[in-house]
Amino acid sequence: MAQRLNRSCLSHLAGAVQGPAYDPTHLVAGVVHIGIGAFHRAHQAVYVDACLAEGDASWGIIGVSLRSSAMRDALAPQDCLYTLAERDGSGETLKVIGSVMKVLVAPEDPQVVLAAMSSPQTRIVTLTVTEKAYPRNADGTLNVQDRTVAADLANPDRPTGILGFLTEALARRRADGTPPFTVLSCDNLPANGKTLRGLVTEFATLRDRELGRYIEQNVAFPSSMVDRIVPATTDADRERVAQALGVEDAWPVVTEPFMQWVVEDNFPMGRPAWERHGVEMVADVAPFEEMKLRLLNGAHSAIAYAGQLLGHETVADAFADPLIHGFVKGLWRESARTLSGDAGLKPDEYMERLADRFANPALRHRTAQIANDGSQKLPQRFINPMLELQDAGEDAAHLAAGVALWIAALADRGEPPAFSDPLDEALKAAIAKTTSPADTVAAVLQAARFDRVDRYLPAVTKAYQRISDDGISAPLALYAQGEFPQ
Ligand code: CS2
Repeated sequence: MAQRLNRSCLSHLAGAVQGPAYDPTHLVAGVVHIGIGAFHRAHQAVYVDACLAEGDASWGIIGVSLRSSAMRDALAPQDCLYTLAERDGSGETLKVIGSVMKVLVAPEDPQVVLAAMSSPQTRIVTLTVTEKAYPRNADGTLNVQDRTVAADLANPDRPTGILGFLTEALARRRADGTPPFTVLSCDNLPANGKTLRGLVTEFATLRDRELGRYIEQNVAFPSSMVDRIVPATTDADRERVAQALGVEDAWPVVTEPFMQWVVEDNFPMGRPAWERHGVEMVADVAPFEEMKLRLLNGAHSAIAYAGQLLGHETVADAFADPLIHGFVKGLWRESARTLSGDAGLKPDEYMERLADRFANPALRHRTAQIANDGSQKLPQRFINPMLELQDAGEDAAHLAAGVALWIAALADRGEPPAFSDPLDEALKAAIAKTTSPADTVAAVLQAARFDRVDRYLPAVTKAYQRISDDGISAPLALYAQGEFPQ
């Protein structure tokens, strides 16, 4: 068997592959990251790696997995080193990243995680846990029915979810006289910092009113917009990277050259000098975040569901289909009209660049991967902009069709389902028991617990009816031509 990537082989990696420009054994852990998956390792950990290379060794990362041990099992034998592979049509660049110091598996020992979070060295806790790990109602308030929330309220010193860990760690720091860490959400949610702040404060208040007040008054929750397309790593990626590196890496990350991070600059306990490495530190993230969620992620979801229905396995294949391409352009026109005009952003240039990124032939970004968790993604990607347009009396036919594509793809998932959703039980029941397309739409939107369903039910029903009557291609062609206004 080939040798495994680890510190001892850093000096003789094959080709021109660069390793960390610092000694990974000399790092101090300043960041605890919850949800250490491919995205974090291709994004925040890379920005931190650049800061460490400049000599500030106090921002090493301790990664936490909230569920599975897979990441720790892959990274621990290789001293937590891993390969970042940036690819596009012109080739691939490899780099070994050293900013992750260790990976903890929360269910194995939550106390070790709490100890890391409570350590005075830890000054920032970052999160990428996906939309579904934020237990919120449609109006953004805490979902107290959520099983994880209930369990963590019942056993505050053995937490399992993000609210339980953050609250207990902040309580321990407070008891120890250690100032609180800054909490930085890096998930694709609108106002992610503010949303998380609301949830943690509500949760903590249910535990102890005083603690809730303390958190509300003392803990910073900056918002951030994160962007980098990171498909799930495949065995073919592993083999290619091993060939190029000359040693085996159990879990490299494969991504595009593009990356962006816009962060609200509110870090009372200090932060790495991210701005020296391309991170935009701003006073208000909202316009950036809205543009990204609506134009990038919204288009992604449309490509994913239309792609699933038309049998396209990857985003690049689906986006090359003129029917889908045309539909996405119409969707962009609608969504772009909802963006605040005074933030100095340039949606046209942004969409042009997105089109290039989606067409990247070297990334196998599976439509099934993006199709997951639609009930958690659609509000910020389709429903909010659709409501804003409707409230202004404007046409939102493509956004309504985006929701209809989701429902059609859900109904057409096959067995085993090509993609999943945390509300699958209710969604499957909604689809199974309905008899007409109109029934299906009403039942699915209700099962998904979306807000203000009555407002857009007619538009989505109309779009879904067309797909039911004529199949997917004919309606998409008409949408692409700008037909079907509401
Ligand atoms: C995608 C995102 O899976 C999804 O829902 O839309 O992961 C997307 O690739 C990233 O947000 C890009 O920054």
